[in-house]
Amino acid sequence: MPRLVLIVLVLLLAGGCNQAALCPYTNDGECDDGRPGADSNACDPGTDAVDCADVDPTICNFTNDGECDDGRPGSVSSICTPGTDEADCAGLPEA
Ligand SMILES: [Ca+2]
Ligand SMILES: [Ca+2]
Repeated sequence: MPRLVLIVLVLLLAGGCNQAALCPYTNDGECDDGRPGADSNACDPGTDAVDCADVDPTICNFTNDGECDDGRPGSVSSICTPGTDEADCAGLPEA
């Protein structure tokens, strides 16, 4: 009997996970969560953030690398959109 209870518990836990929020197309180099500039809308919004960083100007791929990359005065590069690398640009004037 305890074994049956365990099986039922496992099935309940597995079924309770929110599978819909997972994107099966992450890290394939194409943005698939339907945001502006995305290659497809196969996934729920926000679930393919890694691939979508290249097409979404609100995401900076170079945060927390110790160099300010959002183009403000004193920044090392302007590869990111102004205001998207706040962690590294702290202490520098606003763009
Ligand atoms: Ca993708
Ligand atoms: Ca940075």
